[in-house]
Amino acid sequence: MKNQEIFVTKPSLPPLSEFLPYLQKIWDTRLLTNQGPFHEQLEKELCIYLGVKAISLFANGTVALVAALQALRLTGEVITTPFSFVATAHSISLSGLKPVFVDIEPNTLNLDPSQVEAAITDKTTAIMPVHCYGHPCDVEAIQLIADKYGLKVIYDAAHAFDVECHCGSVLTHGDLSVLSFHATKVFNTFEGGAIVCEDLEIKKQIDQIKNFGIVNELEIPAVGFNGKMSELNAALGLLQLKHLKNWVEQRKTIDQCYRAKLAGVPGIRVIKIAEQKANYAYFPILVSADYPITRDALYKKFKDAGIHVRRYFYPLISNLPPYQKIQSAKKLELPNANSASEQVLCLPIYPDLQINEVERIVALIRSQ
Ligand code: T4K
Repeated sequence: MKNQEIFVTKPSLPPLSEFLPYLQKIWDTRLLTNQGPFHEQLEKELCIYLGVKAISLFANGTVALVAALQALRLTGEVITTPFSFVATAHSISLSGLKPVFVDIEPNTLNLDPSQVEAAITDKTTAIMPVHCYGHPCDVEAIQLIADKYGLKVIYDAAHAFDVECHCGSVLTHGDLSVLSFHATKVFNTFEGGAIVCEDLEIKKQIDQIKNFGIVNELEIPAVGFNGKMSELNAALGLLQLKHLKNWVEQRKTIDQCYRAKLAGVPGIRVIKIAEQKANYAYFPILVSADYPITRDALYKKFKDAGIHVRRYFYPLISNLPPYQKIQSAKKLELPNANSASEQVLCLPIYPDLQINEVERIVALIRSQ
């Protein structure tokens, strides 16, 4: 029998029959968008699920990042990591701000706090770190620097749904945290995103920004845009929440299986899970020079075998045309990020992935 193709992820969906009552309600009420009942219910349920004070839902994570930058009224330069999905730097550029890249820490692949201070200028107003692959940043070290220089901190927490660090939800750190609910994420609403905040006054402003700046029929005091989540997406989220704990457990089993079976393979490094509560969103490995073939040769072998692993994050953001001319984008300044980008492969991980498929993936790695 021919082997099935395997993708880096496959979104989990509850049985369609469970979604029909939600659809029926939308059809009955004709409430399709603009902070409808499912939208309001999902905001409340997510606050409880994630243990956070306030959440504002968005149409996707990228517009949520842009709204977060706008809500904090930032100007000038924002320090960030080049080792991320392009949306991180794009959100800064789209907001008329300048991204300043700082290298990552080689063990966690997150922004290296010890290098942040050297990048601060009189134009710096914020830091935007990323909890890469859902592994928490060194939130305390980052906050110390932010406090010392009076900077805001917006976490790109697109990968960090329901991740906890030493003191509870990682999403409560910094001024704001931004989630993505894209189809490829642990919790998805097909497309979607959110800003998490601890300050109800800021939530009010964020809610206005995502609704054209509207306060009421007569008052539109500030510029805003359309970043709203529809009722259909919110209903999908409510249904997903009912199944999520099981799905994360299934991801955990796959993560543990990979870790056990890849132990001791020369030239393959698995990123440690440091957090108290992980979400097993990604399974990155680093293919070093000690491995018999290059990362890209291994990538091709996977492709030829119908296994679609991904090089998240290659090319590195700082090497892309919109950013490569920025002073801080120089390769020499970012050795760890450039090296990780040349070595990383994200292996398939999703609840439906079968253990025999994990074995097939590991066997291919071990057989080179
Ligand atoms: N910040 C960070 C750190 C992020 O990683 C992201 C998004 C953002 C911000 C922005 O959040 P959003 O605005 O997207 O909410 C994907 C996603 O499009 C993107 O959301 C994600 N990060 C990024 C890491 O990955 P692609 O181009 O790799 O996706 P794609 O279409 O190749 O999908 C990967 C695999 O998933 C496919 O091979 C098959 C499978 N798949 C995908 C989709 C969309 C399905 O089975 N069904 C599907 O519907 O970017």
